[in-house]
Amino acid sequence: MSIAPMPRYPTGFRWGVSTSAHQIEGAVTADGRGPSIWDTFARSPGRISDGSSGEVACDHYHRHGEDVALLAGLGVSAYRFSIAWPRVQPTGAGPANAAGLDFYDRLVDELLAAGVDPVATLYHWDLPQPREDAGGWLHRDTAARFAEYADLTAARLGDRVRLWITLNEPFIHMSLGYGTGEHAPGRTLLFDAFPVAHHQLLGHGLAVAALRARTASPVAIANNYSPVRVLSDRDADRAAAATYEALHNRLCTDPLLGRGYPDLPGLDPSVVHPGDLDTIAAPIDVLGVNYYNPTGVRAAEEGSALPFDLVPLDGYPRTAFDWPVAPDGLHELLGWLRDTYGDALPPIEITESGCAYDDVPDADGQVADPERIAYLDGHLRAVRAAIDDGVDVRGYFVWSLLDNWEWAEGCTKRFGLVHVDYATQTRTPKSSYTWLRDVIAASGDGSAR
Ligand code: GBH
Repeated sequence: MSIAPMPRYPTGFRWGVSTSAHQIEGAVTADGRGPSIWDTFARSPGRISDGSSGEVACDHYHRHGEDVALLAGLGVSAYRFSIAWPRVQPTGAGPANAAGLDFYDRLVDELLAAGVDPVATLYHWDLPQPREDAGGWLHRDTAARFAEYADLTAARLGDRVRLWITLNEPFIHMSLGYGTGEHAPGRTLLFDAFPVAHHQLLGHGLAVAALRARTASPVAIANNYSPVRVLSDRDADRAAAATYEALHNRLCTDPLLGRGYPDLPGLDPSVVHPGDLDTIAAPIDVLGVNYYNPTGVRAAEEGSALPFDLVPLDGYPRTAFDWPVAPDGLHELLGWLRDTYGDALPPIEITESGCAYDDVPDADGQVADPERIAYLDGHLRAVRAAIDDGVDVRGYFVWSLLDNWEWAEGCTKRFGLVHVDYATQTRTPKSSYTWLRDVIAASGDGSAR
């Protein structure tokens, strides 16, 4: 396919790929790991579309050497992975399980030896099951437990992890895990799930303090954002879009950047104790932005459980997940963040951006994924356009290095630059891997600034 040469990126622009522990590691009982809410959820019939679980996933726990070699071959400057809380603290409390931390210790050393910066996320949705049994994120105490886990982890890895990310997508974890029940732990509290957002953010703030005491590396959080498109000028539609924007884009950002919570239905102020907002607003060094697609919103139908309806956006190609491919949405989003938060906005790194397609090896074992190349091309250009507008974007991490266990969609959605045959665990770099390798190699000579 013919694609124009990529634009240049600023000196030091961080090229990376992302994964998360439960989506790739497998080995769920190895070396004293305890159960997480996703082990429990996947065992409950009907929760995962293909009936699979994360029990083996990409077997990364045993194949990390091969995966680090794939990272080195790609030429990325950074790798974002997550640490499984149930490996470090099998019950979600108490002393560290040294054998669990050993795994990440080795991984970090292998990354550094390969010239790849380790970027560690402390929590990518895999809560230790005993913590859930004690109330999970609905319970305020989970915030303090999370900070203890952060402290134990940073005590071991704080000297080598180059960027810490406390939480992945606290809004998505709240809404799908505790609001609609599509994700673990499968609660259906709708707006009554608000304490889950607050306690995660409180845990984030306490963890920032714990990390600062153990490491000089920068600290971030990764949020999911979706620019909101309202499809008419009707007041009711505009009001619905404003509510959706406050919920999806501002609930877990306004308080981080010192503005307190947006005005939303169902937020119970008694959950927020004196001093919490100061804890949550502890300065962060980087805002991680996970972007997949924009969202169309209109006023809710009569009798709807939510104060808005989501509507498909016309005019875009779609991924295998049926999500619209909209690089213009990333450009729009980065401008929205700058316009909305102004000087309070820290430097941004795109901590996830990617797409699922039904990639299959051909007769020669090659995997051609021209749609993913077009997707990445478009989204990288959108980042460059936002940088030209003056938005401080420091890096771009592709979701994901490998095809992996896509939560409620099991093994059916392939997001990888590298194809994984789950029956044999054979890894095959797709054509997008080669394309990105060449883009990275040709970029970043500093001529952009
Ligand atoms: C991320 O979440 C996760 O961090 C990661 O673990 C996961 O594998 C990856 O994305 C891919 O799913 O257009 O109305 O259908 C992303 C959260 C929520 C983003 C649903 C896209 C689509 C809504 N996603 N959203 S819609």
